[in-house]
Amino acid sequence: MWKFVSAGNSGGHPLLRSLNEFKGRQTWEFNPTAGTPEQRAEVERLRREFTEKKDVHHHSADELLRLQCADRIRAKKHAPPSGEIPENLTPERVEDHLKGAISFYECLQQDDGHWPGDYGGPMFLLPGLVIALYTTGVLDEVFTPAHKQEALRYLTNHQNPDGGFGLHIEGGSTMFGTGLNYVMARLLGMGPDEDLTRRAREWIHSRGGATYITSWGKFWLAVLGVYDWYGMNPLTPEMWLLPYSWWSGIGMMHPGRFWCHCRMVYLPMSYVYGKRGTCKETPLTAAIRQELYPQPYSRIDWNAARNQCAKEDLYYPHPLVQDVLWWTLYQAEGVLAGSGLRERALRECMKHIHYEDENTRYVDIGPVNKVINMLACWLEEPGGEAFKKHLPRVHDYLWLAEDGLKMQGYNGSQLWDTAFAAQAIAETGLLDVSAACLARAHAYVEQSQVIEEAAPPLSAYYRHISLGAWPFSSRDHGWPISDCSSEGLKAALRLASLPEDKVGAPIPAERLYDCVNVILSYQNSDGGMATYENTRSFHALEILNPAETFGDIIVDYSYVECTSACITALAEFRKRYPSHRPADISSALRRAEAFIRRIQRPDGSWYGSWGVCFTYGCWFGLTGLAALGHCCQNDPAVRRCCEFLVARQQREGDGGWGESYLSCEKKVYSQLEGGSHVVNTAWAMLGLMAAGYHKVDPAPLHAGARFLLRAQLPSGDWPQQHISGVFNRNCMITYANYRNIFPIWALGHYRRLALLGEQDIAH
Ligand code: LAN
Repeated sequence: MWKFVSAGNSGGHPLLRSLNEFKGRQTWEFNPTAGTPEQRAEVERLRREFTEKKDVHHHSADELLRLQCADRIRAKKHAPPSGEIPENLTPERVEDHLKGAISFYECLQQDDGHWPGDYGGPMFLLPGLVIALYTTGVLDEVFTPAHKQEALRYLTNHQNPDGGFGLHIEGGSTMFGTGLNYVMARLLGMGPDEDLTRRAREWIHSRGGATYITSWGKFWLAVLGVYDWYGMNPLTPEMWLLPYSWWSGIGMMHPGRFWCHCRMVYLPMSYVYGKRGTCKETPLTAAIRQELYPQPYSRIDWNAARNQCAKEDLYYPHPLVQDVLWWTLYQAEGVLAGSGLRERALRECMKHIHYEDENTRYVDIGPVNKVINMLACWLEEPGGEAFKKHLPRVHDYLWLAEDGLKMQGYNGSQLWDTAFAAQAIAETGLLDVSAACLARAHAYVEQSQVIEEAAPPLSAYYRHISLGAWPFSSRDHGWPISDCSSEGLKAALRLASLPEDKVGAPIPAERLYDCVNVILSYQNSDGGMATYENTRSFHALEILNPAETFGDIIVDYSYVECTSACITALAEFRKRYPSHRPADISSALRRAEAFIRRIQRPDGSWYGSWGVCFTYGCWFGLTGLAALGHCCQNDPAVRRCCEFLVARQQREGDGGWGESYLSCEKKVYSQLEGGSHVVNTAWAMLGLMAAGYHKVDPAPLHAGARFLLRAQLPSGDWPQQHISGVFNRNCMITYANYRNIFPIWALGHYRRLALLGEQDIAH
């Protein structure tokens, strides 16, 4: 049976290194002898149930994780009240539901204080890993037969009825998803004429064949040797040798100015491209090569293939300048390939790759660069230590659920979830049922703060400062993020306001000062905050985005979420430490507020870039302004946003809010079909309450709260509904903990503000 392992887990691997004894590390291990017959039968039942509903409900619900906590869940002290939800809610009734919710959620918390959870969703990640493992000859070492079986289960569960695969679990079929997952099925041992592969191949052929895959797909196919490198637009590694400084003009295009996720993906990609790192041909790759295209492989026009892309994949079509640029670089390859300059460029790339690996303890910033860095290390030195150090960290990215084995979008969302959960649970004020849980969360927040910089010199590696920041996942990952730092700081401040004997000692002030320093450093000239770094280039550079499926990947822009999180954190901090950098903080707050106001849309809403979608953006927009004293009674901008939200509530229906992921792609509010969503409802309620709307008209909040209570399961959990996270406009990502965190937060806030009439701590 599979077992989830966390906290202090090095797997006994001698090359694995950690800064804090692997706090937050989450991996799944397979042990054929573990588990009772009843437990195994239960696992099979959960898998069957998922598969039966797979075409209606694409999202798994972390049932296997819950199963592992079954003993604790059975022993928990509180359950929510059963029976009809009354028309008029009382504080006592909501309190009973909250106690049930917290008692349940506490059962999922790990000893190190974090909440684990599925961070899957994208469908293009696992195939890249499998191709890299196959190419480097370690597929069978890293993937046991049990891994392969579960990866194939995942594929079977997420194949669309038309035979194709989406970019993410809820999306329609794309060539990127279908081409890569087809290849993965074959590498994992599926024959070409099984139901899954036959239908997927038909889908591929019906769209003209795999030459129509996106550029990232072309890259992976070329690595495997089933697509010609001549069919790729160049990933010229020499771009790393460009001058960085802006006055050179060309310096504005230096990759060091790109959004770190983009730069860190194209870095190893250009190394592998420059080396034309390709898998040694095997009978299997020779067969796949013939299967992917309707025409014979030898007759493919590779020059034409460079710019082919299936219409299903095209979110950001190439503008003409790109065609000209890639054509020029394509010609230049004749001179550059094999030149001394290429050698230098490749050495430069490797220098940055090793730096990234070492400074993230081989976790790396994300799932894509993790795998390509690993491949690059192998290409540089096949038996080398760097490659060996990469292997155990592969497991940090794998997650198992009832739908199978998947690769996650990060090594988890541990700090992010824990910081939110701590704030949510603290907000309920129910310390008698939550003290131990908050104390553990406090320890995780304390343990995950970045307390030293990445290796010097930061500027030579284009790194922003990190000292005092919080990462999104774990200390070992360690990349600093503006809003994760802010949520970490807010959690720390909130916990510090509770009795030390109950929730543990506060984080020392000096460490909070360091965090404030990082937050202040994130402010851009437009007043807003971006994600990991400052905005280093112009929006116009987006014209160079070669990734057809993703929008806005070249530049790290200011976002409402990041800016608002920084505002609320600084505002809270200022209340507790009024004499620390008061002038810097006031001026930062003023400029950040102006930014948020400027990007509010004419209809009053904010577009959310990292969650689905307008309800998420509005929650941030409203809490940001509320922290500075603006509410719907005194501010027309706040009022407009409240009206936007209230107009989208399903008042005639179930009383909640439900937003479809299509909002993200289309940038227009799209109602979810089939009922409201607990997470959207909670965000909308939190936004409205921050704005003081319950004092103007509490009815929408009563209706929203009743929806949340009705949706709660007898265990105290909430059901997993549609996917809640997004990146780059078009790709969705799972936040498995949101279904617990946000209903608790919204109901806790609702009980205090709307039912007990307490004042919001923000005012
Ligand atoms: C994340 C996850 C966290 C997220 C928040 C902190 C929630 C957000 O407020 C800021 C942006 C950030 C840090 C974020 C950015 C994009 C990420 C890293 C991801 C959604 C997780 C996976 C995604 C990454 C880009 C996936 C790999 C794909 C590429 C296109 C490189």
